[in-house]
Amino acid sequence: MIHFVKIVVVLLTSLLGVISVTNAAPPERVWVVYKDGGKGAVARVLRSANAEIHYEMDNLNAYVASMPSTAVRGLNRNPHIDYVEADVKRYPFGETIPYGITAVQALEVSDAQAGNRTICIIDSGIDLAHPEFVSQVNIDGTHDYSGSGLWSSDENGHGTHVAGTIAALANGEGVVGVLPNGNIGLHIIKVFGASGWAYSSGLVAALSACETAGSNVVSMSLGGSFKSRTESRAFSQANGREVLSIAAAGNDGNTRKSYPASYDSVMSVAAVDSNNAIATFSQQNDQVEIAAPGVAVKSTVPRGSGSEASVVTGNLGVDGQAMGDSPNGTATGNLVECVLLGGEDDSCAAAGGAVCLIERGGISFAEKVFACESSGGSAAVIYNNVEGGFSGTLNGAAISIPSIGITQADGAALASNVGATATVTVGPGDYAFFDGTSMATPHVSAVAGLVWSQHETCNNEQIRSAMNATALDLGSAGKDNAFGHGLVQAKAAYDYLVASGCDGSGGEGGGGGGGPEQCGLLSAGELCSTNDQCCSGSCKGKRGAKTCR
Ligand SMILES: [Ca+2]
Ligand SMILES: [Ca+2]
Ligand SMILES: [Ca+2]
Repeated sequence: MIHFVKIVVVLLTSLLGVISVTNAAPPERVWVVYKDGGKGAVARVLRSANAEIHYEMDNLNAYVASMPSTAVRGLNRNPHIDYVEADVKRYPFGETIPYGITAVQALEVSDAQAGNRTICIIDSGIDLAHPEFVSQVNIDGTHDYSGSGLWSSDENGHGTHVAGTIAALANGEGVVGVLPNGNIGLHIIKVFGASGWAYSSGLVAALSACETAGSNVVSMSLGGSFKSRTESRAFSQANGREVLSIAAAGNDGNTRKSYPASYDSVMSVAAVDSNNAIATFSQQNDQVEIAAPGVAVKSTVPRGSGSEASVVTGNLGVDGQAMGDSPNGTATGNLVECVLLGGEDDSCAAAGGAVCLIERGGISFAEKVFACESSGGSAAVIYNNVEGGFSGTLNGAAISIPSIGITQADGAALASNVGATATVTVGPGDYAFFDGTSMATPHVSAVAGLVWSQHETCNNEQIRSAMNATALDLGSAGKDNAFGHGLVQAKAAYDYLVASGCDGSGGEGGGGGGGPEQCGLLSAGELCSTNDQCCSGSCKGKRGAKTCR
């Protein structure tokens, strides 16, 4: 089984490699489904479009092929073709795609070019030996920063969680990040130890270290209520040197401003939940610029410090969140559905160690789990009564059976397995669900890196403008104090830059000043060692991997 999973990962990696043949818009990989009798005509069209054919599936009247998006648009007008649809990605079972990754359209843009960008994470370090990071070669850091210890360890957990949202690998286990191929450059600067605070001067010094490391994006899941003129100047200067700084709006649920997010030169990120509703804790003010998922976000934490919570039946495995204060343990029994909503119809027949499946609502989580235990149950699974997942707690109630919370959709799937044997596990793990604008911020930082990697001639302000122009408007019409421009959208921003160019004017590429080919030197993205080798006069990046800007 393990071998099988590895093979699938290798296949996925190589497929993604195929998508990245050119620096311009990568070819689209699509299903081309033809009408009866149309195969010959469609085969000719694909050949003349220079399409790369991956599969011929006669039983489905289908080809799977890669070609430029202009050719795909042409196919839609062909009378022999029934329909054309994206060949969407599938990942090995056992690895989940957190809802936020899908919500920001992360997997709709190839990260095969992401090696040309570096994201600097200023936080509490990273558990570098975590299975999601240990094999990644583009992760670097600044050691023993301001006495906080080694960047490659994380005594707090916060920094590892942020890093996972950006770059957890598509490796068949755990989760995937916005950039799952292991290509993106990460520079880790540890300003927080276990306690979790730093001075503004430490932040400014960290910003400088990010720049020295060739970072394009600086991700800061941190902030404070008081501004600093000097700190503001430092971010403004970094902005002028084409560094895109992104920070959390703050978690106090009020209208105050947090800094650095509320400097003009820094993007302020609000948090939404899986239903795109604003998080109650997300600070609202006129500096809020963009929004991203920040409620019940599953990501990496230092090994063993997280929690594994799952329920498995014969043909279904569901990941959940351990209820707060649930004991660890594993329990197996028949799955029974209990009605525990605080009404007259309440019933729970769990004698003999059954696993209780219970809907959220009406009475407290502790009351539900206690009722399950009292009627003889061995574990409780509570499913949400609205879309998405949730974080529940037993509030210290004296309960001895393990309990977990799952999404409404997973609850419905399990309900069709009532009567089957189910096993509930709650125990230490390498992943955890966190809430906060701190969790929203890395979604935006990673989308910025992803979109920028495909449009590397654009500058920081142009990437920022493209994300703002294409964000999914939420709440009141237009930019507002809760969501800013709205939910960040990777594919929409990518498409916007393809269609309109870096400056949004409709030209190709933007940047101006003559095309790179005309200058006779290296163009943007090519490997270099000194500034004078580049058309732009700027050769930046990590030693041994510097590229022209
Ligand atoms: Ca993974
Ligand atoms: Ca701002
Ligand atoms: Ca709005």
